[in-house]
Amino acid sequence: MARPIITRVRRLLIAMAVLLLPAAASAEDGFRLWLRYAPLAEAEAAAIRPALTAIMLPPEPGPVAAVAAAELERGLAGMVGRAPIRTTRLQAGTILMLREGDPRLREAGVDLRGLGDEGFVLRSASVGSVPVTVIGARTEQGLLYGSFGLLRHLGQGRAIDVLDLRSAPKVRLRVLNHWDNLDGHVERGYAGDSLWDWWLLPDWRDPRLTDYARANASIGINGTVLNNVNASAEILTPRYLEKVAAIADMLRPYGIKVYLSARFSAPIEIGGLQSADPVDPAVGRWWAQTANRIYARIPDFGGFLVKANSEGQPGPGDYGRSHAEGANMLARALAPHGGVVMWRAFVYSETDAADRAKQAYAEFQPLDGRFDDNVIVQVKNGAIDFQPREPFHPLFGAMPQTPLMLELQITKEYLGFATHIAYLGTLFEEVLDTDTGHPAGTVADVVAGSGQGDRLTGIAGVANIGDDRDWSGSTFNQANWYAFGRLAWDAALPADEIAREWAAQTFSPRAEAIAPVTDILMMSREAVVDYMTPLGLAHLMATDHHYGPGPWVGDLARPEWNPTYYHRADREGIGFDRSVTGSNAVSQYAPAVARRFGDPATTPDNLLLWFHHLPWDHRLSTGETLWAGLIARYDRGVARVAEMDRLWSRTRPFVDAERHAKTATFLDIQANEARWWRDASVAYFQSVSELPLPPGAAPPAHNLDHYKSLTFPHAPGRGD
Ligand code: GCV
Repeated sequence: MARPIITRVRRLLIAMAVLLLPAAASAEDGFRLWLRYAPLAEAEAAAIRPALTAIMLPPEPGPVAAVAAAELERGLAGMVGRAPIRTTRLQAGTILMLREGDPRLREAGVDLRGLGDEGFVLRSASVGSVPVTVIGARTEQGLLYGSFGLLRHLGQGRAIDVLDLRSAPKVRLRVLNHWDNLDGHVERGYAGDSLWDWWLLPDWRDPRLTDYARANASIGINGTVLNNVNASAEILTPRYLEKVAAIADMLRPYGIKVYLSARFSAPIEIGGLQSADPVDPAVGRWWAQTANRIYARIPDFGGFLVKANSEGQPGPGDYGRSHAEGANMLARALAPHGGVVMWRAFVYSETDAADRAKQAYAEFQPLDGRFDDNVIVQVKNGAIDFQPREPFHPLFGAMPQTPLMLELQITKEYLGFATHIAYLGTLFEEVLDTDTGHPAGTVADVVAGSGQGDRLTGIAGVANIGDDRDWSGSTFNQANWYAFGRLAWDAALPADEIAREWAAQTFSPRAEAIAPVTDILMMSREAVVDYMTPLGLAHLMATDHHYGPGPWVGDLARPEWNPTYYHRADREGIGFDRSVTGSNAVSQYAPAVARRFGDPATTPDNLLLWFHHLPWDHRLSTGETLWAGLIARYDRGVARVAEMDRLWSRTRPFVDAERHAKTATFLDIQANEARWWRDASVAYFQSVSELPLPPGAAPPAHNLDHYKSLTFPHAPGRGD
């Protein structure tokens, strides 16, 4: 009897599904990040294969050396088609891992001096006349970084026979800040929910956390703050500390320490005390006991990150105490265990009428030298809030007696969320390379603590990571995570070199693929600046969610919540006067910088309206009027997105269909939203300036009321 048709169809479908399974399992959905280890072209693979046939671990290897070897096996199996065997007898083609004290280091000509605890050497050498590739480091952690360094080198299609590379980080704490809430929501997150499944932890240890650790270790990140700076005290309860400990266990073999954001009022909320006053001995005792409890379970716990007296968070100011008193009290609790306090300088008061850009400096600079040794003050790159472009924060270089940690935002709260391509390598580089005008030098020098002995140093990045398959909400956002790690490791790396490295490993090491991807990356952030906030404008995003333009918003309760506060446009002109005739925020910079920013003639066009309120007919350095220049930049931003789209279409032969199509769609979204930003901004500023559009400029697609009427109550990443 013939089977019922329904059964036959079902069987056929099952058979098809089975056939398709391997393809689906290896789909290019972005999960593998820059660690794809895709096969190299056969000619290249054949050239390097003989040099990579075996791995020899250091004597008595620990867990970190073991994961380093496992990563080399995995990477080489992918790239050259054959995993090296583990050997205890030297043979030609061995990758030889050598730790400090090994006599073979001298024979191989490897000098570990100056590498610190995390640096490494990669060197083609001869040991006992056997040709080998040495990974040399003082510690196993260095060997792990060296292994990733070797894989990165190979992933760019580079030769191995003349390898001679030294690398060591200048900054000690290279840390991600997750703004993840205990309910799984990620504040300012655009890549899904939190990676930490607080509900199922500590029982369920998601293997994905090992991939998270691998990715971070591959770019040198050695710490992660698990929870939002707008913190819940509950994270410090025994129940949650068990969960934190489970995560710490998974990250430890990769050299990644966990840190927690601590809520200053925790002694009241979970400790049963009446006060959180930092000078109250009972409060100090409570924190010391809490630290003891944490370290009993997590011996290498990193420490606390604290947002205090900022945007409604509790802090020492609630008791009339200073930030130093608050930070030092926590520092004393952590000091016996070697923990640190990262105390944020992102403060502006609800009651302070001063220019918001001045408030952090006013509050923190007088505290220079008053923090304990295990406190580092974490300062955002600019004085307002992670805008597409800001001048560097005036605190850099102005607190020589205090370690300062740079805080960057990797997630794109103000740069188009997940969909817009905005490579932040160029933004980070711009900040790091800026000369503060103080004796300390550039922001990078300040952050590296140059000339300050072995004081605490650090860089933090607000993570753009969630539980989306591709981790960061888009393939190109992965480049920002990558660039953050690489620059935290070595601030001197050029952003375009990092872009090329990332493109080679993420897509293909072929020059025809690397070139257009690098071009896209390198032009992208400036495009966003142009279509959102050109010429030094800032904070023109819509309220709360910061999605899309809202330059007309001027009716919110606090002045500094309103875009109109920042642009101050009227019929006469536009911009925030921070020169001596205005808020005098320029006076917070070193004299030479204050002079440069204090005069419109010497202020670069790209920061002009940050520092000056100028008439619409003011001449830019290009000779155009401010009005014409403003419109031209909006148009240039839109045109650059079209150019990015053209460049992306050239990569089709080198990029798998899945990631190519998703990126192409996101570029369409970006093109539409760039146009929206341009049109809404032009419509608004024209309504204020009452000037005709310059010849050739297209009128906005809609009238101003249309743009004002748009609302987005369900935009992602909400901040509550
Ligand atoms: C975590 C901005 C963001 C907030 C963030 C805050 C901060 O104000 O919009 O979501 O809060 O910065 O850095 O603390």
